[in-house]
Amino acid sequence: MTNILHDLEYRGLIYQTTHREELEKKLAEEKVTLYIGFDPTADSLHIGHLLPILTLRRFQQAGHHPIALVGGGTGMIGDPSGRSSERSLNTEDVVHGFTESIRQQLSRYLDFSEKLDNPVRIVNNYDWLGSIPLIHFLRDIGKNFTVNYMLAKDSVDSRIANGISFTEFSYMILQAYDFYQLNEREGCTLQLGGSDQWGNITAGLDLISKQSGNKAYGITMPLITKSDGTKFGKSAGNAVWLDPEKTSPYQFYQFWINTDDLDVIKFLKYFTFLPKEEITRLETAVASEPEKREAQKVLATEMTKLVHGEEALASALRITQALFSGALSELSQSEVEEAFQDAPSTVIADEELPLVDLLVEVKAAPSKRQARQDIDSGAVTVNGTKVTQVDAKASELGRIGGIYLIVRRGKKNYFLVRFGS
Ligand code: 545
Repeated sequence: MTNILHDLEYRGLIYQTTHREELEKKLAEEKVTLYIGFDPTADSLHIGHLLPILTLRRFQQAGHHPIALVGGGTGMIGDPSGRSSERSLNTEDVVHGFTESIRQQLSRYLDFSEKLDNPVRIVNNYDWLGSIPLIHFLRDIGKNFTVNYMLAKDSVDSRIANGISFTEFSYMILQAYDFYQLNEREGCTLQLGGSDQWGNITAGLDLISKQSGNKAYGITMPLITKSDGTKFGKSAGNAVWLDPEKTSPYQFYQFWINTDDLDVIKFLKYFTFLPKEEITRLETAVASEPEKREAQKVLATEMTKLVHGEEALASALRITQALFSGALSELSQSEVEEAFQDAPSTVIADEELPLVDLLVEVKAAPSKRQARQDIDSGAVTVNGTKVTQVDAKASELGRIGGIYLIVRRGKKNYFLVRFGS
């Protein structure tokens, strides 16, 4: 059996643990039931959430019993951890909707197949939190926590100056109670989370030990940081989502391909299941031939395959290749839409429109005079082919999928033209 703790350590996935030695022994000697929670605070997961999800998978591959908890209950309250201000509450309907989407996304990355000895199980904490009577909560659960203890937690302490509602203040007790419930019901003895979850996880350990005297453990993972100090998981200011409707597979591929040399090995360790030898080989490649960007290509390929599948990867590669070589006319209609999702686009009805007017219309040139000059100097390409005829008409330029023209002015300025009404 692989030593999961050593593998996680090699990958840089361990930030803090409780009882390090005991935990290592336990994980080596028995199959452990463990969990990570996800609150339905949005309708989609983004790449930051992939790290805990893939970590569950690593535990599953090592023979342990992972549980993914969806916070249908806690999502109604709002975790103050790692946040500098109070959350606004979502309506019950919204939380239910998010709970379903998150549950579905999780199932894409985790193997729930009953055929396995250790399928990942999924639970919703609304099932037990949703019906706790208030008197029972305050009397039997609340009595285990002093306000002093709660005030000392980072998640609360950091919010005292600006204020925190009783609602968010109470959150840690709910998460602690979840751990206790899973410990009682499922024999769950380990909770994982990002480093922001340390306070909530240790609150659970304290509750378990007070209520039942059982021993349980916690592991936190590091926050993902980048060498240039900017926030991980953003591309041009937008979050990189796992939902292909929100971040296309091509954009997703591009995000990973653009990883800095200084970060790429770290991310290969965090996010891929490649063996150590392969990662070491890529590390040497980054050092000796950085211009080849081999590690970035492997990372982008592995991630796009994992999240969007082989077909979407093939399409992302085709788009990348076409943009690189200029062979844009080889793209399909849907690939054009994906590739130029962020480019300015204009609908044009007149097929006989002169190119000069078209360039002004799509705002590729400020005036007809400038447009003529740009064409004349060879700065304009349409569907990847340079156009130098100043009197060319739109209808003569050929279209992709019957409706698209891709106009480029200069090296990188793309404009999408769709013919239609
Ligand atoms: C709730 C009940 C439990 C145990 C845990 C929770 C959730 C936990 C929390 N976690 C974060 C989260 O983000 C939203 C995800 C879906 C849109 O707030 N209190 O729910 C993140 N978590 C994964 C990592 C995290 C954390 O899901 O732990 O650190 C991010 O990497 O912020 O009984």
